[in-house]
Amino acid sequence: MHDHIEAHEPHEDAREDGARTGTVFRKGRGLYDVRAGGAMVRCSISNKLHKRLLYPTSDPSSGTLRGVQRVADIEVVDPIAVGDEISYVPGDGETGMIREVLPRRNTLARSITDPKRRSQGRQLTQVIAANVDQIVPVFAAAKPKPRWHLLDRYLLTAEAAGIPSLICVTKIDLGDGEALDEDLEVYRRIGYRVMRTSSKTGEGVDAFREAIAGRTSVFLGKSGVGKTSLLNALQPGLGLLVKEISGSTGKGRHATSHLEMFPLDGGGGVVDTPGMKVFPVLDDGMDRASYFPEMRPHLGRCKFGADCSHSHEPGCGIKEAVEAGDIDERRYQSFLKM
Ligand SMILES: Nc1nc2c(ncn2[C@@H]2O[C@H](COP(=O)(O)OP(=O)(O)OP(=O)(O)O)[C@@H](O)[C@H]2O)c(=O)[nH]1
Ligand SMILES: [Mg+2]
Ligand SMILES: [Zn+2]
Repeated sequence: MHDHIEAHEPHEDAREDGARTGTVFRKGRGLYDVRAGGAMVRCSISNKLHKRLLYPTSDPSSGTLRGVQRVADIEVVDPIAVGDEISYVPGDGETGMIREVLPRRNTLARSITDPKRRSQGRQLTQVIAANVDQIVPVFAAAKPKPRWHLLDRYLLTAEAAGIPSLICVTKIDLGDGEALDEDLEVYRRIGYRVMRTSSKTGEGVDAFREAIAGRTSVFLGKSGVGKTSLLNALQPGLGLLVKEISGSTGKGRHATSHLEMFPLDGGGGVVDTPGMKVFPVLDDGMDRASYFPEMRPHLGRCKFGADCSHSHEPGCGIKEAVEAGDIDERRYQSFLKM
């Protein structure tokens, strides 16, 4: 994905006017909490940057990227994301003015329906986080029980962004270990790393902590799977509110309501997300099967070549691999659904 935000040699002029660089950890209402040199600085956006942050509409009929909208007009799609490296000019106390967004290494994005053009089903791209080292799809062994198609969608989203995934199964104190292991084996065979944890008993938490140390990770998972609890277990000082199921309404209280990154002791951070729907942003020119690592070796074996949709065509290399047991049948069904 391309970065729409201009950035030019920040380090050069940074020295001239005392600008510093930092990482966006939290945002809301035009304010950004930026971590710089161990401190948290509350930043606003400079007027100059505000004017320059133009969001190109993804409308192909506009031809060029001239069809732009001012950022101020857009509520959902915010061009500064958690994880962004920015440069800012320090103000009084722990405040600053963001002047520039530095080039991104990658972006974890999802496709959403434009709230203003819902009836037309217009799609927008929303960046969930930038400069991500790994995506952690989080699943509960039980309560709620795992939904593998959802996992496949997270993995696809990560593949499309070129970001590695680390699958984490939580609440293993509740689960049916053996049946679960069989399902997980499918993912291990593909090459995904799978870890099992319980925030209640602490099982697997040390190993998991090691796996995320020093990196920027994004937790993705349905509401109630235990993402925030896991974060608390990883770093007990955090004491984040976890969801409580209210007896009278059956609805969750204290569920995570926004996206925020938490710094890990010893480096790195975890972006905790509220359970949210994640639809991948895919490149139309790419064969969707190439986002499934286990399907890649079989691409190019189809009789109809690049025209093969791998669904009904005769002589399809992917279907043959499914029949031969080289590709898991359920993963293939997930592929067809996507
Ligand atoms: N038995 C057991 N319960 C857990 C575990 N982890 C979390 N829970 C419970 O599961 C519920 C939901 O946990 P949360 O951490 O709030 O879940 P979440 O994924 O952050 O949910 P959202 O913020 O809504 O996306 C809480 O009641 C936790 O106490 C675990 O390892 N074992
Ligand atoms: Mg939460
Ligand atoms: Zn095919």
